[in-house]
Amino acid sequence: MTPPLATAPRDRLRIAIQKSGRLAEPARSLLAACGLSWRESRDKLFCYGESLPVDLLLVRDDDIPGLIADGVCDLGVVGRNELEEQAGERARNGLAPAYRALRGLGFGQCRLMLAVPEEWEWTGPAQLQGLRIATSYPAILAGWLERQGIDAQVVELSGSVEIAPRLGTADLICDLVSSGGTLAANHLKPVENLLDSEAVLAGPASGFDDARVGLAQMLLRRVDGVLQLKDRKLLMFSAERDSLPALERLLQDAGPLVQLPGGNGVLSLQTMCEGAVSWQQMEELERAGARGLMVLAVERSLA
Ligand code: PRT
Ligand code: ZN
Repeated sequence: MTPPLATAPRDRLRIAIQKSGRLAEPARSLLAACGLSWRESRDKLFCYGESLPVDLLLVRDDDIPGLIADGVCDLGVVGRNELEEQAGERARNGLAPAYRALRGLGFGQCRLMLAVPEEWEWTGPAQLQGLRIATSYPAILAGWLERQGIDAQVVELSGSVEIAPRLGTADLICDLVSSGGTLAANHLKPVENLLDSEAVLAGPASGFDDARVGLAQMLLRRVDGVLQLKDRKLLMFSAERDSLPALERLLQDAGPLVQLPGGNGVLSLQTMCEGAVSWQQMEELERAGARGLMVLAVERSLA
């Protein structure tokens, strides 16, 4: 018989990610870029790591902090909003923090905002005194209200928060916003930002188990490598020596211009650029004397 997930002794690392939803695909892509590959189980809840002893658990995002707290998983990809909400709830129940965000991952960005009916004139938090606020984030909201010294009623809802004011179950809402389209469609306007959120790689507050600490550190180093390189491009070209000052001026925001050995009087040059290199930038460099311009994606690096 297979031992239960939580108690099985293990030297394999286990990472929880969202089974489906906004963070599912970017989390898988990130881990694949870190060199991980998996064999999926038939129930599609567990993926056995093939390239490394790193397995995936596919779950609801709400369950990820608890799985880390209980030691079922070592790491998880989850929204900072979810992590902070559950940490706040633990604190309110007198429990110590059990997990922490180890890395911001640069996807799943959103803000937890207070939003009021469009026709309201917003004068500031003091206006909330005695009102009812609908939210799926009661602990974050309660903490914020406390810090503001406001006594308002938190109405906890698990979904469709944005229709609460129209239904008359709350006066305003506190919900996640990314494009703002949902608020606008419900005649609400954002007025206060309680939290800037993105997907994070979370791990246990107490550090990793000895049996898996090496694997966890290797994975974190690879994650750092992928995140650093995400938007970087390597620009390569050749040029005559007397074009160098003009080219350096055009490339002053890039990394150092490195001369490669070889070439017959003509210099072979390369530099690392943050973000995309546009056609227009390439044409300007060409006018300044660059030849054979090439922009290459950087796939991997060990810092
Ligand atoms: O099934 P499971 O429980 O895993 O999924 P879920 O439905 O709880 O989560 P999901 O996939 O909707 O969101 C996962 C995470 O994505 C969240 O915890 C956030 O960290 C992040 N995220 C980023 C968002 C949004 N942007 C977002 N816009 N989560 C939810 N929304 C919702 C918001 O609640 C509102 O209803 O989208 C609507 C607003 O969007 P805009 O673009 O109209 O402003
Ligand atoms: Zn959820």
